[in-house]
Amino acid sequence: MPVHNNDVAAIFDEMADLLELQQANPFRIRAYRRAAQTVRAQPRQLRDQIAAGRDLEELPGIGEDLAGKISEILGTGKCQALRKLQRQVPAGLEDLLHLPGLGPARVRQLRRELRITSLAKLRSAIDKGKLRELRGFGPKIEARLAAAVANPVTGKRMLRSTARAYAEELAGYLGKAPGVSELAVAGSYRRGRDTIGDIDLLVASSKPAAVVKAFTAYDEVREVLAAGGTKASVRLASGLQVDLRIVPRASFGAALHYFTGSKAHNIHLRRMGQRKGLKINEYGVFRGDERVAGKTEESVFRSVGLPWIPAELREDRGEIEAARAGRLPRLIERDEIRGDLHVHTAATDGSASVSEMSRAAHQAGLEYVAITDHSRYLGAYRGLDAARLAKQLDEIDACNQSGAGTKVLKGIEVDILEDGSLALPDKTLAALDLVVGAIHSHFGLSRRRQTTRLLRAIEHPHFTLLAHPSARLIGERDPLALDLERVVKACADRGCFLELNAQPQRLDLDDAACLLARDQGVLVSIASDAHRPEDFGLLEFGVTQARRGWLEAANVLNSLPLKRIRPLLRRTMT
Ligand code: DGT
Ligand code: CA
Ligand code: CA
Repeated sequence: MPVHNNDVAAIFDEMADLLELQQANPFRIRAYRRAAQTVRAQPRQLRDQIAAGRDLEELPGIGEDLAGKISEILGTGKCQALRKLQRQVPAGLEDLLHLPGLGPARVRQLRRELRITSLAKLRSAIDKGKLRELRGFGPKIEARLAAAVANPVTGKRMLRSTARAYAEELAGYLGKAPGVSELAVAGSYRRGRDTIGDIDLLVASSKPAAVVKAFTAYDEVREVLAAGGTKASVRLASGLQVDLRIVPRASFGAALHYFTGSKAHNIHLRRMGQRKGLKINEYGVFRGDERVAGKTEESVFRSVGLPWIPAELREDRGEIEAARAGRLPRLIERDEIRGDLHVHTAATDGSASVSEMSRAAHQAGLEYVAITDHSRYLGAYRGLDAARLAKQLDEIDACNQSGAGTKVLKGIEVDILEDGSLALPDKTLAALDLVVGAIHSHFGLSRRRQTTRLLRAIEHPHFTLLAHPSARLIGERDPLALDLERVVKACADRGCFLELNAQPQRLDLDDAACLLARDQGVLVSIASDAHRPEDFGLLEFGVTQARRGWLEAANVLNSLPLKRIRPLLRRTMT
């Protein structure tokens, strides 16, 4: 991989940050910052310049020492001096530096005033509401940090939920740029993928040059990667790359379709067009030189005889054939979700009481929630034993009798043990409205043993619903090795259900697994796994994932009203 000027500049910036954290000599800090700017501002790649005989020391602010470091980075991709600095600074502090809105000064302040030296400590300070008490840390910064800490960047791809905050803020800003009549976020973001490589912004404007100027001047831009007359790419302080395209109004629909992708979907549609003698590209649909469609996406699809296809389906996984046959699914929508079957309280690792969660669910427009705190197991959480669960059931009765908030069902998130048995006695489980089983241990079993373990759990007479079936944590933990098809079939046979956990780092079932559930007629519970009152907002991410998996309301367990869902939940309990 050739080393780019941006990589060199990023290393110098990082060194400047680390030096500043150590309160090193200000001249030294400034020298690295200046070098980063100089390198970034170069119109040509330094490695090409060197190859053409350029002496690096001719560059402003670059002396012998920095020139040597640049050569080292270009040659090896690394810098020993950076490694040395990294060893001097605790790793946790360096993680903090990479969060949006946190520079060396703020990181120092956090350490000094709240003794925060890691992401975990920052998260706990945010949860306790301590951050907003600091001078210079308003609620806006706090909210942004809370999102970033909850949804860390995963490898090179970013969780869609994390990207959303950045994308929406930027879109709001750019919408006010000169001559903008339309604006949309396209790409994998619009298709609702769980992670995104970059953000693709599309704008219709009569003044493209002015829009590019406004875009590159956005105050979160850390680097301008490219800027031309009708397009530009930048990297934001968060590390997120944003590609911008500006098109005339008459091309907006065609461009939106093109940049929404996926590439495979685009190619398929373009081939259909070719068979009709049409040329489809980002500027429109053309017969010869004549533009026959392109102002709206509908017009593009219509030109090849298709109805509009929802963006979440555009992966060339049969959506074009389904559209042609008039068999597109009517995808589930957030307002069709009537309840939530996976919710925690402060009795285990949540933050609020039963009645607080019930009231929050009411505000989120839900008709019912199931409280499903953790069972006691391994001591990993303050899990419920039979006695504490009995106490919680009284609390739920009292909450339901008070009539305030949403109707509360009695559940448990019970651990599925290594051998497939459940962590609480049958008698205890029998008293509940539903039993949500989950794997929280022994992730590394072989495919055969993991499958057997789950099949045994599903056989249990009180088992209702399998939570986050693959147990993956995006960017952190791989999905279990599993014969998912057999697990889904077992659920179908036993009248059990599968969860689509809406936590942004889980989104588990994934889209392909949703399709499997649908094909086997297993209803899916889209669940927030809420740990705090505001977490019901996460349901939206679950709905997006379900749409990518072609699910309609008829495939979704918690689109049913309470009256109809109760008997289904108890079906396996006899
Ligand atoms: P990402 O960013 O990796 O999460 O995925 P996308 O799908 O957003 O991909 P990206 O950002 O590279 O490009 C945005 C869209 O532009 C892509 O979904 C389809 C369209 N596109 C990009 N390259 C091509 C191409 O070579 N041919 C066609 N037909 N479309 C393309
Ligand atoms: Ca993209
Ligand atoms: Ca892109």
